[in-house]
Amino acid sequence: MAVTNKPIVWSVAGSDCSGLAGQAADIRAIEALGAHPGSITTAVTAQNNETVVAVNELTYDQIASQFQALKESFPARAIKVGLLPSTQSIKALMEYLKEYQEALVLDPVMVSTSGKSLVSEDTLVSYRELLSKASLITPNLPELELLTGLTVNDEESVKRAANHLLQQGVKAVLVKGGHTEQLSGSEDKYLHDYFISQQQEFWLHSPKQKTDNTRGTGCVLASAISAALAHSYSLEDSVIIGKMLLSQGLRHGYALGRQKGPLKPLSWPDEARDVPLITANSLDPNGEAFPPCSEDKALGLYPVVDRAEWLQRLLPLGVSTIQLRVKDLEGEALEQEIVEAISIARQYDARLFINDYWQLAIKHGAYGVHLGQEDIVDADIAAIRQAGLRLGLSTHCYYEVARAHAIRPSYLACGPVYHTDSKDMPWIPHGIENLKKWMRLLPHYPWVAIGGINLERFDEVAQTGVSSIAMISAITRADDPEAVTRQMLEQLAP
Ligand code: TZP
Ligand code: MG
Repeated sequence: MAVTNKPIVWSVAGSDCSGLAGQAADIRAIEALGAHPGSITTAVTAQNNETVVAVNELTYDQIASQFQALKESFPARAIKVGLLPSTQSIKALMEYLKEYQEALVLDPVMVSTSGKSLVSEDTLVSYRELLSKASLITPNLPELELLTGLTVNDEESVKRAANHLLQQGVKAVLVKGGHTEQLSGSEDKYLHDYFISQQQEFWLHSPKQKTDNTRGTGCVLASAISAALAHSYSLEDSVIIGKMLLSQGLRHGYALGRQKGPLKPLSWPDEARDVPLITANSLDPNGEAFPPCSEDKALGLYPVVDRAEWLQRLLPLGVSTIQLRVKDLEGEALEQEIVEAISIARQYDARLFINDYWQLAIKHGAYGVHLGQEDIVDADIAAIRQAGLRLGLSTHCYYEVARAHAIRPSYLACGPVYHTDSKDMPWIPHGIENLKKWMRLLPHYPWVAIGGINLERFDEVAQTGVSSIAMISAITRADDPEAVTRQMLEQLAP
């Protein structure tokens, strides 16, 4: 028998006889992301679009027996928890969690669409005990209010309440802003969600879609995040992937006769329009795009060098894009290096990007600036845009791509493609297939491949059709840098 590594995700939630939400929606989302759904039912709900006819709670034994049946043969890599209708259901889950170490996503299904609380005070109290076990909780605004006892009606109060949950031991909170006017003004083009963990906080913005077929959105989001976690994506990446699947699902939702229907997640999301934009506040992202890098001429071979003298060696050979990446100078010496590089680049009409030092790049009129993700917060992106410089941004994962995409830079860099010794990096190399994946996801950007690329691997990278191929050591540490450069230029020539 063939062995597979398909991850298993359990949905611990209520069934929904209408097939719109609850475990029906969970199963659709988990399968769309290539994971297998186990389903541990906590309640058999009888409901339709108009009303919840009954929430038939299962007993402790009925729920515990389902955990028992799955735990040895079909262990979960991630658990998504939806409706926990009683203290009994919470007790059964808590019991299992004593021996569970993997991801746990809580979707606190507590308030009906009409705003009515679905759970008793007792249940709420024991639910709070679950918080310290959770990797993530995904409340909407009424649920956030119910869980914290705080009023939530604007950016600051969302942050305060989410922080309050964090203090109670949950590792991260994703506050869903969909379907409310509290967070997204009627003029806004985007819906806004807020993410906070011990490490970071950010806002996610997804274009509003006109559709009535939204049943099951919360279930799909939390299940999709769980499935991405089960595939070993980081929490931040899993949130982005979850939002992407939600966006795809809303586009493919369907009505049932005259009845509102569910969203329909289909498959691993891979379209630019589904990528949420990430910024630091809850306003619609509205920055203008950075100018393109001359459309008639691809960036091509892109050496990354640490001294201006390299420009004098490489530009005469026909290199038309180059980066000055100085890590060991400061003050006058640094500024002098930048001034000299800009002056040589001008002589050859080459596109010179200055790494990190955006103020000096603006001051001396460089062609562009290149920034890593860690530099985005400190740099004044608006000032770089205002000065008319191009901007290139490094990206390594879904979260960083979504963050860079909100800035609308002139190019995106993807690295490391292969292992590199030139920079300490926590990232597993992307490989060629992932490079192609990023290029397909956001095809309107020129992509720059970087990391471990040398003469031997050059053709394989060029075959992907990537706009530009960047490198440090293959040129700067070559025995004959000019010869290597010439050969690479030749291999790229049309
Ligand atoms: N960013 C991603 S990989 C990398 C940088 C700066 C280093 C590339 O150096 P090399 O020597 O071409 O692997
Ligand atoms: Mg940097």
